[in-house]
Amino acid sequence: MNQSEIIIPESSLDRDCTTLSRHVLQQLQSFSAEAQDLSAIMSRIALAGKLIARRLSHAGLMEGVLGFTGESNIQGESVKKMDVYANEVFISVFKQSGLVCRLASEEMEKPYYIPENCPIGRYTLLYDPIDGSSNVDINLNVGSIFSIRQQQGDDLEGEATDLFQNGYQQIAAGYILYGPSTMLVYSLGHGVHSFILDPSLGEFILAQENIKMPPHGPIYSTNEGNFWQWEEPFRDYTRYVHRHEGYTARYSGALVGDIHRILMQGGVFLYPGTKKKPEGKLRLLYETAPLGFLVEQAGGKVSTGSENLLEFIPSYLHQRTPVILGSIEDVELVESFIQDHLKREN
Ligand code: P6P
Repeated sequence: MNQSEIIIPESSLDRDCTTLSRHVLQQLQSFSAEAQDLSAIMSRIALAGKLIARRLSHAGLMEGVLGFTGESNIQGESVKKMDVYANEVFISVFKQSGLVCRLASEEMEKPYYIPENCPIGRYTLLYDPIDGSSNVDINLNVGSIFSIRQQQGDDLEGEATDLFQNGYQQIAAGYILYGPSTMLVYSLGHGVHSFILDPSLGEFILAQENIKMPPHGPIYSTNEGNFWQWEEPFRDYTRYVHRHEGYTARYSGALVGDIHRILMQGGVFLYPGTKKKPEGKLRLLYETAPLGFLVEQAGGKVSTGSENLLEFIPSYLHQRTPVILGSIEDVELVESFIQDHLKREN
């Protein structure tokens, strides 16, 4: 067959051209300035993902990637070198963008302002630059989590208190999973869609649209090492899945990978509060609210155990909440143990 006869199926060419920025415009069905801004923001997030993926792929071969910095962050956690790098990447990709005025990160106590953007940039990026960074040194999957909110008001006091709103105020949310392939999963509130980084193109290419979770799945994902610290309902739930056929435990210690598995295969992820830390470990604004937004968009449910997590309003930037997240039937099974316990108490 000569060159002129080589037919590239339109579908495969069209698919290779369905980049993230194009998909955003398709999702919004608009070429307005706001749609273009969101498309540009997602492109910058994709660039951050590419830079972080590149660094991770050389982790064992270059200085300054593995190991700890010797510092602790606002969370009181030991900071990994990769945490610092990834945090800086998100700041750098948004400089001179005119798009994002403020960044709120797990790694920074206060919101970071990009002054040249603030006169016109009305968006705020909330992010966990590298979630599960303890996995970096053992070459297991890690992720970045992001959430985009519209600035409300003038933030004259420079504390970004307008961010303390419920999860439904998120304009976009998603994560980047650094695994065997680098995957970006996002939602603008019109379904959940995944993209895979094609290193030969340097582009995230559409992989799956409108991902839907099954109403039930066999997986329960939690750190059972905390069993002795949990309130009774969570112990009762754990005893239930131990005693009933059809359940399997999967837990990597890296939130993005654990949630991606639940999103794709169904089941439930839970990080309850403990007697010592009733609010739990995971942070609302840049971990569980963006992930909960995705899961609900995919037909699942997200709860703090006592209310819809997406309706929870934080009092401060790094607020934590307990989280139960996943397939509706599985989240409601966990909630049923909480409700039974409350009935017995009253
Ligand atoms: P534990 C990683 O440190 C992280 O923030 C999440 O990625 C993960 O789900 C959780 O903490 C693991 O916490 O207490 O089970 O080690």
